[in-house]
Amino acid sequence: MLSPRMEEALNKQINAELHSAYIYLAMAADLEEKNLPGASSWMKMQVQEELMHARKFFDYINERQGRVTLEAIEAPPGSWESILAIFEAAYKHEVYISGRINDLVELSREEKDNATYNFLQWFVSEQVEEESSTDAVVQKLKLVGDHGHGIFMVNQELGARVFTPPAAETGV
Ligand code: OFO
Repeated sequence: MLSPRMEEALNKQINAELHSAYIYLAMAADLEEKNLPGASSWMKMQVQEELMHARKFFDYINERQGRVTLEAIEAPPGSWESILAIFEAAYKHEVYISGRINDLVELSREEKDNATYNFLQWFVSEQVEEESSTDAVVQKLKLVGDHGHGIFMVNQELGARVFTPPAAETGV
C-alpha cells in the first residue's frame, strides 16, 4: 500500500508526464509550421514516450491499491524561435523531469517504500536516455548552424525515429 504522501507525489508525476507530452505535441505542431516534418515526426514519437511514462505511473498506482487522481494539464507554449530553440527547450525540460524523478526517489526512501524505490529505477535510467537523446539533437543543430542544407539533413535524419514500446508494455 502507498503512503498518502507517496500516492500524491506519484499522481503529480502522471500530470508532469502528460504535461511533457503536451509540450512535445506543441513542439511537433510548431515544427510542422516551420516545414520540418522529420523533426515534427521525432517530436510525435516523443509524445508517445511521454504517454507511456504517464501510463506506467497510472498502472503502478493502481497496482499498489492507490487512487489515481487526474488534474488539469497546463497549456504549453505555442511557438519557438527556431528548431534549435525547440530542442534546447526539450533538453532543459528533460533535465527538470530528471530532477522530479530524483525527488520521487528521495521521497520513496523517506517513506521506506522499497517497492516504489525499485519501480522508480526504470525512470532513473530512462531519464539518462531522455537527456542524452535531446542533447544529441541540440549538438547536431549547433554544428550545422543556419545552413539550410544541414538543417535539411538533420530533419531527414530525425524523421527516421520510430517509437518502440518496452516489452512490458506490449504484454509479451
Ligand atoms: Fe517522461 O521523460 Fe521526458 O519528460
